[in-house]
Formats: sequence, C-alpha cells, structure tokens
Amino acid sequence: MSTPEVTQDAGLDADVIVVGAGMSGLYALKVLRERGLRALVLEKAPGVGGTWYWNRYPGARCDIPSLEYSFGFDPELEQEWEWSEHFASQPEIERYLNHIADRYDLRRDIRLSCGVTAATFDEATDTWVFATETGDRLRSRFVIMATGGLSAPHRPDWPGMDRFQGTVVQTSLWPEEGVELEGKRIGIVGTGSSGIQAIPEIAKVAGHLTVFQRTAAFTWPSQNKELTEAEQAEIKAKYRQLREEQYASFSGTAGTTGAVIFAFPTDDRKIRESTPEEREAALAEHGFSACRIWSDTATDLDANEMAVELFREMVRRTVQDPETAEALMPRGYPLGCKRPVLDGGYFATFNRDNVSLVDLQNDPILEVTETGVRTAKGFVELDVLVLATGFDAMTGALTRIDVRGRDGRLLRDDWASGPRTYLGIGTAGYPNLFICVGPGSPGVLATYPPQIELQVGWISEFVQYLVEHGLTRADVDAQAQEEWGEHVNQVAEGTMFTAASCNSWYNGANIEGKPRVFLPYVGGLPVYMDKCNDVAAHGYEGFVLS
Ligand code: NA7
Repeated sequence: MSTPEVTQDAGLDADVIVVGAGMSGLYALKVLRERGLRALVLEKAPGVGGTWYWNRYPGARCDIPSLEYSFGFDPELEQEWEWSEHFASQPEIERYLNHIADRYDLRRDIRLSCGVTAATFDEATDTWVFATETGDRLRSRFVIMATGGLSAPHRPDWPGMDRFQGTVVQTSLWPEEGVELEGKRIGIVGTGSSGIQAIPEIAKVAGHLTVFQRTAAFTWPSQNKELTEAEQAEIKAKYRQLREEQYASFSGTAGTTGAVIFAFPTDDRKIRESTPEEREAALAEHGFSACRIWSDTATDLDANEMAVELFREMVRRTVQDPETAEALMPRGYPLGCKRPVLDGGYFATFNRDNVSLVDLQNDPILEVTETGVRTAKGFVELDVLVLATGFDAMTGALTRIDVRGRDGRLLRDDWASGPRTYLGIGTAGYPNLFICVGPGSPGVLATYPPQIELQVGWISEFVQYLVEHGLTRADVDAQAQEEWGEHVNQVAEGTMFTAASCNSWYNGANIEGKPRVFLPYVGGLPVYMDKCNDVAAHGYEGFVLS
C-alpha cells in the first residue's frame, strides 16, 4: 500500500481523532497509520476492547463462531491466533483485542480513561475540537466515531433505586475486579442475550436467583464446544476462501451457525402446508430449532405463529413447573424480529431449586427498597441486583456525546425523531465526521470484524483521498441522505424486523421516548459495500467536498 506524503498541520493534535478503542477504533488506527495519517484514539475505558472490555459478566460470550468473529486483514495473525472454543468467551476476545493492540504497536496512539464529552466543529478552520473527561482539549481535521453499536448502557430507574443497600451491577458495566455472587440472594432483570447468558452461570453459584422477566425470549442451545486442533487446522487451511465468503455474504458470515441462523431456513417445506405428524417429527429431530427450519416463517405471520408454537412446545417439554414454563413462552411478537439468542442451558436452569421466575407482565416492579424489589404481588429480598437491561443501541453512544456541527447544531437534537445518515457513515451538517457501524449501515446485522475491515477501510481511504486532494471539508448532501434513508426504510419493509408487534433494540422500542425507527440497513453487506464503492468511484458522490 502506498503511504503518501500527507501535509500535516502542526496546529492539530492529529489528522484524525478516533473515538473508541474497540474493534473499529483499533482497526481504524492501524489502517490510518498505514495510509500515512496521524491518528489518535480516545477511549473512555481503562483498557482496549470496547464492548469486550465492558461486558465481562459471567457467561459473556460471542454468538458468532470465533474463527469468523475475528479479523482477516493479516493472514499471519489468523494462522497464529488459537481460539479455544467454537463461540469465544469474553476473556478470550478481550485477550485477542489486547494482542492486536500490542502486535501492531497501537498503544502509543491510544489514550485510555479519556472519554470524549464533546466534539465541536470549528467552521473557521474545518477542524473538530474535543473535550474529554480528563479535561484535555484536542483538535483534529477528521473524526471517526468508533463508538460501537451496543455500548451505551440502558439503566432503568425504578422508584427507590438509590435506597438499595445491596450491590447493583449492570452486565454492560461489569467491574474488572468481579462481583461477589457466591451464596448470595441475587435478582436479575432482563432476558435478552446478556441476561440469558448470565442466568445459568449465576444460578450455579447463587444462594438463590430470581429472574425478573418482562418479555419471554426466543433462545436456542448454542451447542458451544471446545475447538480441537484438527478443526482449527481444517478451517485455517482454507482461511482465505472463508474470509472471501464472509466479505461476500449478507451477514458477514460464511457458516450457518451462530446468531445468523434465521437467514438460512434449512428446509424448502412450508410449515403452513405441514401435517401435525411432520411437525412432531421436526421437534424430535431438531428440538428448539424445529421452529426455524421452514421456508415460510420469515414473511408470513401466520406461518410464523405456527413455528412459534413449536418453540413453546419445547419450552413445555424442558421446564418442569407448568406455570414457569407458561411464563417463559414467547407470545405477542414474531420469531425472527429480534436478534436470536444462543444459550448454555437457559430453560433447564429454571428446573433448579435455587431459581425462580417473576413474570413482570403479571407482576410488575413497583419499587426497590433498602433490602430488595417490591412487585405488585410480592417482595423479593436481595443482596445483589443485576441489570441485564440492554443498550440504547446504534445511536446512544453518539447522542450521549455533545456533538456539535455546523451552525452550532447538536446531533442529539437533529436525531430526536430518528437518525439521518448517508450510508450510515456521514450525517449532513457534521462535516469530516465519519461513523463506524452506524445507523443506516448493516451495523449490528453483519459480523463486526469483516464488516469493519470493509467499512473502516472505506472511510480511511476516503480520508486519504480528501487529504491528497487538499480538501478540508466533506459534508453530506442533504438530498443524498434523504434518498439513502428512504432506501434503508424500504428494504426493511415487510420483514419480521418491522412487524407492528416487534419491539426491539433494532427499532428503538426498548428505550422509553426513543423514536421507533428501524436502525440498521437490512440489504446485506455486499449490496451495501457495492453502494459505498460506487460512491467512491464517482468522486464520493453524495458528499459535498471543498
Ligand atoms: P436486550 O436484548 O435489549 O435485552 C434487555 C432485556 O432487559 C430485555 O429482556 C428487556 O425486556 C429487559 N428490560 C429492559 N428494560 C427493562 C425494564 N425497565 N424492566 C424490565 N425489563 C427490562 O439487551 P442485551 O444486553 O441482553 O443484548 C443486547 C445485544 O448484545 C444482543 O442482542 C447481542 O447482540 C449482544 P424487553 O424485551 O424490552 O421487554
């Protein structure tokens, strides 16, 4: 790769300031340097890894196979790195990302414990000025917001929360030193991926675990297992091919395991045309996965409901107490509208004597007291309250920072009725600001490492283009942004993601007051990258350059 002579402005702290040292930020730093640009990464956490730094709760692991949830930019790295399990645990992914920081000598340009509180565009100089929690004031020409799609924790605030004398801990802010759980009376709120991963692990050590569930979830046995040397060697022998398949695939994955399972029904048969005997045979053969093999459940709500009934039947057969089983059966929203959850023995955990379920649909939380949680029908004494209550996804990490663009506009205000972006990368009125895995890009719908390589690679090439052409300002054309937004909405229409009954973090419904807008681009990674590459090939059409 060529490393051009870049005119570096001595008044700037860097050509590019990258906010966040997760996967996107680390990769951005590496490629920007290779392009001869001075980059500086500002990270809120005391360590690198982003999501994989913060989410260190018991049971935290990835829902995409390890050999695919990893970078492909360096064949030596992918050959040398050993993954120990099919789905990597948080400690292993955190080690991997630390290894990347060391291997490519990235740390010298990363400031840790340096959260950005404000970023302001200075129109007189076409630069961005940053304020940080540490009181630093820094300036750069360009900014890459590598702030992550699931990084702004959502913390509900029930009456009396501050009175609780025990420990309150969020799965998404789990302390490095750990939390004392052995023998304790523990309550956990939330049954999304985080809660469902944590519940079986916490149950093993808790005195008693009470699960507070608002919405019953769809979750499938992950069938995680150790990776043998032979299995790794087989994949590593054809790693280049696998990577090419990932880059060219809808969701950035080559296989059919992991959280992409719904993209691939395994059967041509329609559940609507099936007999009770065929459905029973499917249950016997596929268990919980019997609901997801049929070809008609992704577009036909009645077919979908028939498939959900198969899922409920598996819950009925797994959970011994009928009342608990009933409460754990998802109802009222279609299969495939939320991100599938993969678990390690979730439903069977409710057969333990030390685990009980509170169904918040019938028995809502009224308040938290000094000693526990009061619901409409009872009181649960607790030593520890775990909040697995999710994230202000895809936009929260951006809108929680005071990002001010042209004419003093504030991003949080501009996006009050929903984010507006061009390609998920730029947003009109905020020149020189580029977003990684942002709303309007595939984001959370495509496996991050390959997506990041493509998208962050594209952004860094754009920055290099601007610098080489002596252009100091790249804003988004409002019309191009409008058209992209319409396209993003149009592609999502008719899918389960946007079904009227679907309340998910994909569409903001999990956050009170957040506008209901479907956030990611559901057209698939290759279509998305074709569009980005076409934009670049036409002189970055849709951006206004000066
Ligand atoms: P999720 O999937 O958003 O799950 C959060 C859970 O917390 C979910 O069950 C919510 O219920 C529940 N929740 C949120 N607020 C409340 C309140 N106020 N009261 C009761 N229950 C509440 O987040 P995760 O961290 O589990 O997973 C996010 C992604 O990370 C995941 O999809 C993977 O991609 C990795 P609700 O369903 O909204 O009724």
